[in-house]
Amino acid sequence: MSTTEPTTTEPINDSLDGALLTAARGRRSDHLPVWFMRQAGRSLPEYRARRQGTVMLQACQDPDLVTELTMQPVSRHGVDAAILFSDIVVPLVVAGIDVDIVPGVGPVIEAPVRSLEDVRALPQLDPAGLDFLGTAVRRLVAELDSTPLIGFSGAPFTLAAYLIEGGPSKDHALTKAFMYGRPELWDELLSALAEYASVFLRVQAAAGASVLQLFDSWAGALPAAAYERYVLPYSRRVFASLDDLDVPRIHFGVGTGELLGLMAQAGAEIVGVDWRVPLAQAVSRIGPGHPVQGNLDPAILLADWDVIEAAVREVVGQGRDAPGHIFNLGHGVLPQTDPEVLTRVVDLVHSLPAR
Ligand code: 1CP
Repeated sequence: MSTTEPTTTEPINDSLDGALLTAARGRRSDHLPVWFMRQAGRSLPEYRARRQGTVMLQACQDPDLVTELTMQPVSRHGVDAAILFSDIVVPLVVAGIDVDIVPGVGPVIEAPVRSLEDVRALPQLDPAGLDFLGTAVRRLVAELDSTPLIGFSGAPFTLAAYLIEGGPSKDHALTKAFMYGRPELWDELLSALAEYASVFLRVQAAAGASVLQLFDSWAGALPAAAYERYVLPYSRRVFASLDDLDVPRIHFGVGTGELLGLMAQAGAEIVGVDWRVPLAQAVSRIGPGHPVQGNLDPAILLADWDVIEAAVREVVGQGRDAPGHIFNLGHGVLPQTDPEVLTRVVDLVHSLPAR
């Protein structure tokens, strides 16, 4: 898709199933689409039951399990999109990098990438190793019928942050030191990771994913000037590699209030907004022509229903300033969230006027 400008010649698809793609293409329909980042796993008892005895990275490479886990929140909540059950480190694993996802911690890299030799030794990501991914996506697309499947990848910066730090980090100090201190090596590393993300996303689109989201979860760790110089060119490269596909793209990061205008220039039509910025303000920072996704604070879902309802209505009201709005949280579902509250939020969003 090359433009998000609304056109008057195409009919507006008002069916609920079409609502997400309509919003993604920068148009308003009668229904406001809603899904939740990290909607699979975490808060669902059926997820915990199904995952018993299978480690995370094995689960991600098992097409039957991926299909089932991806479907669980769709069947339960009636959300307007499925997001593939996977993880941002899966391409690293498939490329042959020694990564583990440690329960309660997150991704841990056995041998962090910190030297010239480490960067040069990074393997290529061979799409032939991603057969399981294509299989899972094709099965899901058949099972989902008209509900769109969102494919995703980690963005080069966020992947680099894990590779360099060796695991989750609060300040990303090693990553920033590498970036500021060794810009030429940084370019090699981010170029390799942009290629991983492109390959991973293309396989999902080729198998039928109808939207792609690039998660630059930790980009908010950077000031705007550093983001523009050291990160934006590589995310732009990822999106540009997908320009020939007619697949709407979402670009999301956490704590990116100061970066929204730049992130909107990376090539994605839709900009995901975290919960720190009022959505109407985010829309004006992003600039015209971009649908938005977001941005209810996930912690609000732990409050009483009247508080949640008011907050949902506020986000929906503020989203009216954008050409299209996909309702979502401002980051992932918190594990302690009551799944019944998520279903209630879906019903509420669907009951509100979308125009
Ligand atoms: O809806 C879903 O939960 C489905 C799929 C999904 C997605 C979209 C998972 C499963 N991970 C992700 C993306 C992901 N993974 C991101 C980007 C989104 C975000 O910002 O939340 C990031 C940063 C990760 C890395 C990651 N993987 C973390 C975060 C650690 C940190 O640095 O703070 C964690 C805890 C994981 C493990 C993981 N990924 C997914 C699940 C269900 C789990 C838990 C592990 C398990 O159940 O064993």
